[in-house]
Amino acid sequence: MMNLLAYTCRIPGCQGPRSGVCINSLSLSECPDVIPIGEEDSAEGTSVVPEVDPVSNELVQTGGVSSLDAAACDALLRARGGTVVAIVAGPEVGKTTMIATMYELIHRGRLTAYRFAGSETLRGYEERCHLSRMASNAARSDTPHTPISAKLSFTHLKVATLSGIKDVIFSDRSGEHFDNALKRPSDIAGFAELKRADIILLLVDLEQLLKTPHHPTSQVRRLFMAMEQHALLENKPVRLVGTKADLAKTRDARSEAISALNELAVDLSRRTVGRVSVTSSLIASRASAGSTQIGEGFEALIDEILKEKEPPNFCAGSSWPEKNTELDALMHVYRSKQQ
Ligand SMILES: Nc1nc2c(ncn2[C@@H]2O[C@H](COP(=O)(O)OP(=O)(O)OP(=O)(O)O)[C@@H](O)[C@H]2O)c(=O)[nH]1
Ligand SMILES: [Mg+2]
Repeated sequence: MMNLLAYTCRIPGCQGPRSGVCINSLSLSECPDVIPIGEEDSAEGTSVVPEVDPVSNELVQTGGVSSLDAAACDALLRARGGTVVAIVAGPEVGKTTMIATMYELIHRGRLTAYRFAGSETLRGYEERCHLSRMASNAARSDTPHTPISAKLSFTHLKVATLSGIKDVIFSDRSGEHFDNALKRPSDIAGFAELKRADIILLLVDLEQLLKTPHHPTSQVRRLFMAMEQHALLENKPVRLVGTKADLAKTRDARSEAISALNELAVDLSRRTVGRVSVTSSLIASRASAGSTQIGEGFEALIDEILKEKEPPNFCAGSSWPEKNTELDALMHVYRSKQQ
């Protein structure tokens, strides 16, 4: 049997011998990228990430950088695109834990339609979130607070989906930055991830929402309106995500949480006269009491993140050809629905 401790993988981001998950979906003894530790430098790399901009050296390290800063994230996006997910919430709401849990669930193959296919930020994730890993045997898992001094950072995940490989990049910053932006809403215009985002996740702590609804509701509304007033929501779906659903223990608490979230989502969308679509869902990064199941709501969330965008404002013209083709006949049905 292979002594896996003596091996590593030369594909950036894959830690096959350590994690047991092979990017190539092979057994580790078969995978040609598994090599003895110490031979990494001489091995001819089959990098899953193209070299990026050697002139500016913007993405100098690949596979295993702690996390991407804004410049490295930009370089990655220019090299191969990807979906940028901006996460917005005050302190302690569960931003970092959510990213860690998404990472962990995909890495361990716990979501039905998604498989791990690599990452540029694996080491960073492990450093920041090892305490919250399912694999850790800690009696209580916890996530370190993201200090105000920490800069905006990005976590990258390459996901194999039923329709091909997709790159997803989650932003994370200290919740205190958002608290400060509430004191001076114009600051939010400088939040780089919001400008670049394809989807915005606006998080709300369900435990707080049930106990003292006024404070979290007002925070979410003010953050949403600050983004709206600085034109950061144009053409972006917003998902209102209720975190810590495991703490809404009883059936009543659960349905109260769902309807409070729905109401808030409708209220936010109405404030933009329906221009911004706001949907809502719950997630739990911890198991509910009496269960070992982790990750409620995460598959639905990644479905939403990776959903193909509808083409903007498609509108059938009013002119009509003299002779109908089959396509015209189909369009006729569509046009009559529009009228
Ligand atoms: N029970 C439960 N606790 C959670 C969940 N998600 C996060 N937590 C806990 O909530 C606390 C805050 O989580 P973080 O992920 O650090 O929150 P954050 O939004 O990143 O906070 P800042 O870094 O301070 O901005 C930690 O103690 C987590 O363990 C969850 O789904 N269920
Ligand atoms: Mg954090």
